Formats: sequence, structure tokens, C-alpha cells
Amino acid sequence: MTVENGSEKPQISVPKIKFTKLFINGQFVDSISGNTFETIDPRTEEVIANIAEGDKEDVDLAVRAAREAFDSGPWPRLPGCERRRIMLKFADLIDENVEELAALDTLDAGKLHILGKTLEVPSAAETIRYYAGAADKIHGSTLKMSRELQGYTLREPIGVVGHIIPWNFPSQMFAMKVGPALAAGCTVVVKPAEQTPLSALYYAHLAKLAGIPNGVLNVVTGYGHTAGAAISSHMDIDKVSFTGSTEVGRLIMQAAATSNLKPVTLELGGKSPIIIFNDADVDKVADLALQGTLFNKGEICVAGSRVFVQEGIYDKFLAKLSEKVKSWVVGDPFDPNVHQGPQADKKQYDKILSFIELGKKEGATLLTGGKACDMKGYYIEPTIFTDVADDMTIAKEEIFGPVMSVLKFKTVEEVIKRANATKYGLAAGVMTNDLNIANTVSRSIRAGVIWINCYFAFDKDLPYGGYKMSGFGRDSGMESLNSYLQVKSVAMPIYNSPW
Ligand code: TXE
Repeated sequence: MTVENGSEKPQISVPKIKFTKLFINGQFVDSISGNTFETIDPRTEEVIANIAEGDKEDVDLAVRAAREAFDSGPWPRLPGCERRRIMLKFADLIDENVEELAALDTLDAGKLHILGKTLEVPSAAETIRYYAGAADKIHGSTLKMSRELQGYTLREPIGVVGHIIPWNFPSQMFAMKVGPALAAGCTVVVKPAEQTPLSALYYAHLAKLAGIPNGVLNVVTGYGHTAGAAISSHMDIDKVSFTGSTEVGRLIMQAAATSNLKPVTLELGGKSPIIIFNDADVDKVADLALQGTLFNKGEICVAGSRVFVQEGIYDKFLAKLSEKVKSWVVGDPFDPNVHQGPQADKKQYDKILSFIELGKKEGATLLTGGKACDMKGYYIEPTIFTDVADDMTIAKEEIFGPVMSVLKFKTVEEVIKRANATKYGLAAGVMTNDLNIANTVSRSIRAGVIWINCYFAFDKDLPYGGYKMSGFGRDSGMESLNSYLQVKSVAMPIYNSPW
């Protein structure tokens, strides 16, 4: 691993922060209390900007605007092709502002700017386009029923939606949640994570420029236990979609149950296995495993943080990993040569370091890394533990940082059992050229996404979500759009029937 903390850093032009207020009913407004909170640059630990701190009363205002826009505004009543046209304009505006949007996420979350502008923000625009294309293709079925009746189903937007999103992919999360809801004809109140409010406010500004009517898309920045909780317990919100910790997912479900029984979609934590069989190409799978664990500093819910390696290639695989991790560069995320920036905030940084200490204490062997980088900012060395046993804390808990646990196995049956021995079930990788093994393992692992001979193979069309305590419901693909629609059945007697 290389740490770039020296003087040869490239010149970085940090964008001016333009939007810091709540976006309600098409206007940027202060919070009712007038309170603000600081958003911190994880590279420098300094304040980037003071952001309006929304609370319950601000959520009420936003919900009122969204309700009005849903109950009497044009958005749900527009022909689908009109919603499509406006959403396509929104996507084009995202593309036109890609540099700045990516820079805001880099500032707020320490994400690589190069990946933000080539991957995440363009992908956010594509996500909006994908759902724009579906906006005029929403239809039910005609039914020839068993009695003397005929009928049809209508698929109607579910109503006002609350989106509570995390800080690890601020742009992609925004588009992935908002895109299908808007295409369905819903109106939304988004609460971005308190660590990363900047790009969500910028997206709101672009949505307005694109012609999304007032009240359809509202953004309330603020904390989870106040603004977030007000969304999940709101009596006038018809659905909540949440991505975040399993602990908060539970609170959201409780709040939904004890308020108006709104349906919830929960995309929660993970401890995904990457399973590497003896016949795999060691060079290729070492790269996949490194990316699978270290991409986005390990702050990704589908991180392949448990790497199971079959005993025949175990030593060779470790040798390759050690060789490859040497060229992994940690440093300023605005520098295009860097592979890993700082963790998103102090809370995550401390959490990850405490897991690393536990790994050492519980007897795992450090292949590389194992501590914070000796520089300002929330930087942590890419850390690989070997000789990890299934009952060690680092093999069981979601670390959400650049920490890989390597575990050795002998047989297919054994690894299926061990890979499934987790409370989570978000994703898994299977690396083998043996079709029988690939098929057996992918059908036996209880997880929402299985990647065979690849990892992080995302697509707008590929539904994405969890089994077990990783949550339920799906983001992405048509599955997600369906969750913003409800089915109404209409029946009528056939001419001359006794009905
Ligand atoms: O998550 P929180 P945190 C996991 C990961 C991470 C851990 C903690 O392991 O280390 O969770 O991260 C809002 N009612 N993931 O503390 O608190 C909050 O404001 C309503 C995995 O940041 O779950 C933010 O907008 N909302 C994950 C969002 O929930 C509440 C991504 C997520 O924050 C709330 C992030 C409440 N009571 C973390 N409390 C993934 N699945 O990708 C908080 N929030």
C-alpha cells in the first residue's frame, strides 16, 4: 500500500457550495427552528458548510407539499410520456453538472472524484433515464374471470413516499430511490444522510430546472432520530424506502407499524461471501477480491468482506493478494491516482479501527495494514486478515471499511454451510469455471444477488436487495418500480349475466 500524503498532490479545485437550505415545495427555505448543522470534509476534518437542520415541523411542511402535489397536482395525472420527457431533461441536467455533483460527494463522503464523475453520477443520470423510459409503460391486466364477470387491474402510484438514504453512495442512492417513485407518479420527501447533504440539494435544484412541479420532490436535510424518525412515523406518508443500518431499519419498521401501517422497503447491512474454488484464475480473483472488499473504502453494503478460498490455492492466493495490495494507493480522493480516500466520518473511522483491534485480539493474522494512516483525515490502511475463524467478530459483523477476512475451506458442501452461517443475506460471489459448482452454490446461498466470476456487476435492470436481516423489497430494476405502485381491481358483469 502507498500513502500519498506528501507535497506532490495535484491542484484541486473545490466547488463553491451553492445550496444549504431545505427544499420544500419548489423553494430553498431555512428550517423553522433556524438551526443548522455542520457537514465535515473527511479529508481535513474541517467544516465544509452549515446546512439547515430540518426537524419534525419541517417534515410536516414537506409532507403537506407532497400530499397536495399528489392529491391535486398534475404529476400523478400527467400522461406517462410527459413524466418521461421531464425526467429525461432532469437526467440531461445531471450529466451537464457531473463534475460539480461528483465533487460535492467527494467533499462530503471522501469518495474518489474520478469515479464519481465517470461512474456514480453518470449512473445516477442513467437510472433516472431507465425509469423515465418506464413511465409510459405502466399497465395492469385484463381478466377473464371464472364467474360471469370481466375485469381489469389498474396500477396506481402508491402516494407520498419518504426516502431515507445513507452517505456511502449519495448520488446513486438518490436516483435509485427517487427515479422509480417519480416514474410511478408518486411525490417524495427525501432525507439524505446528515454526513452527505450537499448533492441531494443540488439534485433538487436540477429537478426544478427540469420542470418537475413544485411539491413533487422535497429534500429535508437533518438528523435521523429527528427528521428521519418524523418521516417513518408520519401519518400522511404512504410508503418509506430506507437504506442504512439493520438497527435503524428495525426502528423504521416499528414506526411504520405503530403509525399508519405504511409499507417499507429496507436495504440493510451485509456480510457477503466471495467463494473462490481451486480452478479459479488466481490473478483475476485476487483483483476481484481486492475490489470486492476495498472499493469505496469498503463502505458498500455488498462488500465481499468474507473471502472463502479453497485449500488448493490458498497460499498462492495470499501471495497474489500481498503483491497486489502494494500498489493500492490511499490518499486525497480528488487525486485521480488514488484508489482509496478517507472514511466518510469520524464515527465510521472509529468503528472500523475498533473492529481491526478486535481482529488482532481474537487471533487473526494480519497480512497487511491494521491501523490508521499517519495523516490528517479519516484514512485507514487497507487491511487483510488471514486465518480468520467463523466465530471471530470480524467474520460475523459488518465492518463497512477496508477490511478483508480470508477463510480457508475444503469442500462445496462445507463452504455453502459456512457462507450461509450469517444473519445477513445481501450478496455473494462464486469464482469457478465448473458449471455444476456455480449452479449449486448460487442456488444454495441465501442472498439477494449472486455474482458468478464477477463482483459488483450492477445494472439498472438487475433488482437488488436482501434476504434475512439484510432487509426486504428490491431497489433497481422493474421490481423497484412495482413497489411504488399498487394494484386496483375493477370488475363488472358481462352483458346479460345474472350479476
Ligand atoms: O447508519 P444509519 P449509520 C451500516 C454500516 C454502518 C452502520 C452505521 O454498517 O457502519 O450502518 O451507519 C437515518 N429514524 N450501513 O449510523 O444510522 C440517517 O440519518 C429514521 C449500511 O450512518 O442507519 C441516515 O439518513 N432515520 C448501509 C440513514 O438513516 C434514521 C449504508 C442511515 O443511517 C434514524 C449506511 C431513525 N431513528 C450504513 N436514525 C447500506 N445498507 O448500504 C438514523 N436515520
